[in-house]
Amino acid sequence: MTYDFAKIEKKWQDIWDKENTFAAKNDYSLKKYYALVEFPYPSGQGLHVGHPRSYTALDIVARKRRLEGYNVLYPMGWDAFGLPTENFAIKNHIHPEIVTEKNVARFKSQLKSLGLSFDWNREINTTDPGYYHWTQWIFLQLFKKGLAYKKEMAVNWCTSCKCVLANEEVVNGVCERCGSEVVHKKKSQWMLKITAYADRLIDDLDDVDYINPVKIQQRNWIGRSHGAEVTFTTTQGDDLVIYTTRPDTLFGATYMVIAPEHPIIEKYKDVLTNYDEVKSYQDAAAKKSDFERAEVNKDKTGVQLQGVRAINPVNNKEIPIFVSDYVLMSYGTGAIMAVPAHDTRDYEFAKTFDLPIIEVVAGGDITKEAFTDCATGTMVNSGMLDGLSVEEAKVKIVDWLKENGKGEPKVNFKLRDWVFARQRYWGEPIPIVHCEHCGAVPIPEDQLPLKLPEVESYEPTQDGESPLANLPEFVNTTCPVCGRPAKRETDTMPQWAGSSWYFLRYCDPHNVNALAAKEALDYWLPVDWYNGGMEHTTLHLLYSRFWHKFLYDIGVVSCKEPYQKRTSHGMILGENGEKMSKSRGNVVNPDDIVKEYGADTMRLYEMFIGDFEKAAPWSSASIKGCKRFLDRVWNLQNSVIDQDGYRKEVESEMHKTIKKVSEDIENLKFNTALAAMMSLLNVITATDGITKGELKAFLIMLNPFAPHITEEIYQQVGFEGMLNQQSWVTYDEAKCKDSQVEIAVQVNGKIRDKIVIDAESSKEDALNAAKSSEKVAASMDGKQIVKEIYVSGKLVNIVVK
Ligand code: ANZ
Ligand code: ZN
Repeated sequence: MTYDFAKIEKKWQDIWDKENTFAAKNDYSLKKYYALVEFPYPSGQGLHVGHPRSYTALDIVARKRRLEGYNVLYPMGWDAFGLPTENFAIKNHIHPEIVTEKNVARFKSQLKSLGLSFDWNREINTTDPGYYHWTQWIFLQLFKKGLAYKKEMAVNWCTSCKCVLANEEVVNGVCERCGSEVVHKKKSQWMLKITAYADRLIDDLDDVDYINPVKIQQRNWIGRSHGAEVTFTTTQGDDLVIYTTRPDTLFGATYMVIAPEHPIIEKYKDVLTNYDEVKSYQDAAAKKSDFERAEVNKDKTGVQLQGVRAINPVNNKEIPIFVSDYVLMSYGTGAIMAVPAHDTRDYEFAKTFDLPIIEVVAGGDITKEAFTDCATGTMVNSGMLDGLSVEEAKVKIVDWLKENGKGEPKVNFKLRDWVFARQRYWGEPIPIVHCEHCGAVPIPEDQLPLKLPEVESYEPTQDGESPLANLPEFVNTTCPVCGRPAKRETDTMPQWAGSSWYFLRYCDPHNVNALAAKEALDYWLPVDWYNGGMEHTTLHLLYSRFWHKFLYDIGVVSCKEPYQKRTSHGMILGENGEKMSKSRGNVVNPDDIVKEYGADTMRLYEMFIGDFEKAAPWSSASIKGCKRFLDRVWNLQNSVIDQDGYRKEVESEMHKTIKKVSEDIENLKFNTALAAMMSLLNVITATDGITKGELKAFLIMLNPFAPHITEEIYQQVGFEGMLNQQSWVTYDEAKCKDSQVEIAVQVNGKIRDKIVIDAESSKEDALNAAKSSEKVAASMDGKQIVKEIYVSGKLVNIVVK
């Protein structure tokens, strides 16, 4: 019988489809497991070989859990709003809805061809009005709680997409999507107050099981910093408040720096004798991104304010004030005290401008570089703080500042509120009406969903308004409060909206009365295991945690965190270790692999390719190896011994492999789980045939990885029922030990031979076996034995004289 994978795989996919094999049950008395992968953006390129790495991994987990008796939810859907589709639609004059439909159909058939056990009854699409109804509903709840607000602000403006970008979408000063220049532009924007959740987003990380890099990145991104605000005064008698994390270094402040946008500059327009110079520095700074300005290694520039100085509250010393772009207006108070002896950027600035550097923490060599270590230094040149450690000095100086009304402790965050609007067509309309009398008014919930109107052209207007602004029949409406003529909001929501709550919809995807029934949410949540890309750590993952916490606060969900466990897969690279990309011509199409080798080989290969969390280059040779393994598995059918249980010669190998595979799957070590099954196969094929008991256990273990071939063999051999309905295999810890072990035999500490004995051998048996070795006997040479040592399972040492 040949292994006709194309036929076998199609056969089982049809059966699974027809029998709804992987449907999650709505029986809330069962023990549940919710496995989740990030739903894809259905791009025009179709599935990438990177997608199945994540999907197969959690498919393995989902299939294992079903075999373990869980009611498993493993769903899939489409994150389908967004720019690429919209840009394609504009270019080719096809409605984005049609583009989306086509892309989704392609993705879906590709995913089905991989035999992934998704519950397709729960498929969702963020562009479906029945779905975005609830995205809009959540927005309205945020609005009602004051967490969605409009603000005039400088926004990142992509000169090519003609679109406002979130800070996260600006990479090294250019647009993340198209690579064009990003400039600052003033615009009134919808914002979401994610900062109100900053503390909880950090603190609750302690309660979830995320891989460490994810926790670290989120903590850094939120950037909670503990410090103090200190009030300096100017020689004009005004307060100038700075934020510092090192109030202990106050005696080392030799100058002050304010951000170019600091309001005191305008206030001192007439005081400053070099106002024009300051002004032109300000204009130059406005052209740079915060990212460029904050760069540690860049050359320090600045201008000293002439005509005014600052007074340090701890010692009343007068110090110069500079304006420099390395201080950002958007952080802290937009002003700092500069302590060049202990801060790297201040140090460089002081060197550039030839400013004094006063050491206040002893322990480094400040003639060479700033001494920034807080743990080991001792305070010097600091009056009342001299002799203290940094930690002690911080406490003492903050107390002093509080008592003297010169400062107080302060916690700051790097996290900014979320710009929640795009001036584009292909997104969820924001369900707000602007009325001259009533202001921004939410549309009544019974008018949701507010559907995207049909438009002729999807291009944003040249002044950057959304294409919806060109549709009077959409824009002009009446105010839901006073009934007077009013105008609809024309901005749409950003791409990240629909994905911020999609895992909730899977719990009850067809509900028309609520985003999901409470009991469905209570049963399925939290997601037990969520796998996705590292690149989403500070965007989607953080946004969805924020929305979930908000929904918790208003009673929609009952758990504080959406995801109990979060893991992340490494990227799959081209053959030479470069990123796969069209321009490099090294993109591997999953369809080709499935066609040539079959889905089971493709799945196996993607799991075998390397450590799951690390990037891995594609290797065609290694695919062939996986295919050969499956060919050998297929041939096991030819030598089945009609007998249950495991034979003595393979028993311990069976138990060891079951243990290893069971544990490795939980620890994301899919590659070593497969390696263990490969060596088990070697052990089995070295014997005469395979018993039914061994074959069944082997098939169950391999089933989550290679579901089609295992199901087919199971049927061919004549086992009862379907393989996926069986129970996961168990092992006996005691039998995981090798029955025989090789031990070294030493005579007077020198190895003379290696012998194989029963692992359970007693000391006496081991010694007898050792002494019956000819080499050992020869080296003992009839001498008298003075000592005999047996280290169980490892060695025998005989001391002779
Ligand atoms: C004096 C000082 C002495 C500082 C020293 C550091 C070391 P994080 O941890 O990021 O919160 N800073 C404050 N506001 C700033 C702004 N708007 N733009 C640029 N830098 C700013 O860092 C806080 C530290 O960054 C503050 O503590 C301040 O410099 C600087 F040995 O104050 B420090
Ligand atoms: Zn009104």
